[in-house]
Amino acid sequence: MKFKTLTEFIIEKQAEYPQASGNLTRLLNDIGIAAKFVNREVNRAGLGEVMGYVGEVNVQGEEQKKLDVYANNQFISALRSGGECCAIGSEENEEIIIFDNESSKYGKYVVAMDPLDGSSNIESNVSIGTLFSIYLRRTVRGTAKMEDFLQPGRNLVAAGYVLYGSSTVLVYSTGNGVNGFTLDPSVGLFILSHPDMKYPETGNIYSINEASYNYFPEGVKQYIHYCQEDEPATGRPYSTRYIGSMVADIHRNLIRGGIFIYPGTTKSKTGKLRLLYECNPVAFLAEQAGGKASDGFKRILDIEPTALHQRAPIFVGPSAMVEKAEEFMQAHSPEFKPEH
Ligand code: AHM
Ligand code: MG
Repeated sequence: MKFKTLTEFIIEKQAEYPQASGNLTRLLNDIGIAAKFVNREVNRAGLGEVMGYVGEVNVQGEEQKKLDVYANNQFISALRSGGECCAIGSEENEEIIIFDNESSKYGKYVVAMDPLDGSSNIESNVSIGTLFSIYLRRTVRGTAKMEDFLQPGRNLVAAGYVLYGSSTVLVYSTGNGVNGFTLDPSVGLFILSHPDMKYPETGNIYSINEASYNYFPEGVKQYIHYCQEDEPATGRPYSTRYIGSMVADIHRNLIRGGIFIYPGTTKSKTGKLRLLYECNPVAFLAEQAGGKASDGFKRILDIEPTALHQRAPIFVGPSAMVEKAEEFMQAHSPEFKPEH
């Protein structure tokens, strides 16, 4: 049987750009390799030595689990030795990690990432993921600086996620469509399994943590009522599906057709999810898959970041669904319009 591996695919894509130097190809390949190591540990997570907390608290005040730390270290070391990336901004580290080793300090790219997203699901064998955003650095000389990371998502060179689920899937885009690769664990290769992924025109799934209903903006409350209305012609009532691991919720909604919402609330106006390494990669993939990603008022990829760990509300999915949710936000919750 003829199959295409992730490495073959990214090399083939590079050949379409004669001016490409191969740096991005190597960087994506390094991410794929690190993902395999993380996948191995995720698959052994029930076996004890990688379970439990390490007793540290990360910048968001959450307890770090051992797998979070393992994944963080794995991606940092793969990218540090790779030479294409000069710095990483990670959910697990308050400050950016600047590579000043000879091989990497001249790297053209910076990577913002959440090495293990959905970590509250680790203990219960529920899917978790990795998210990554790749930017060309802005500074031309010396070691990387924070300004290299503070770029709007529309500047992304590439972005993607790895889903450690019933199978392990790596989905990425370099701005020319979205492709997904499933890991064949028997040979340790990511194989092209989801070529040119596109959102269905619309969908009938909505994914939101409804337990926070009382804190939601009126626009979100009204949109939820809209999703629940009985109107068979438009496929309503929709179904609720919410895993609590964004990567898994996004992946399912991309395949099946559904909107994922993590809104601002009366408790936290900017919601929970981080712009640079959670919202932006997902928004980039969504647009590349023919969908939309918005904060309810504005395109996620146009938000100008001011801090590495800043948060943003997100509504992401097929364009028609996101536009409908935006209508409700704009009509009922103008006070939630972010100031940026
Ligand atoms: P994490 O980065 O600490 O794992 O948090 C991010 C996760 C997302 O994967 C998920 O969509 C969201 O948090 C779930 O949050 P909640 O439990 O508030 O619904
Ligand atoms: Mg996380």
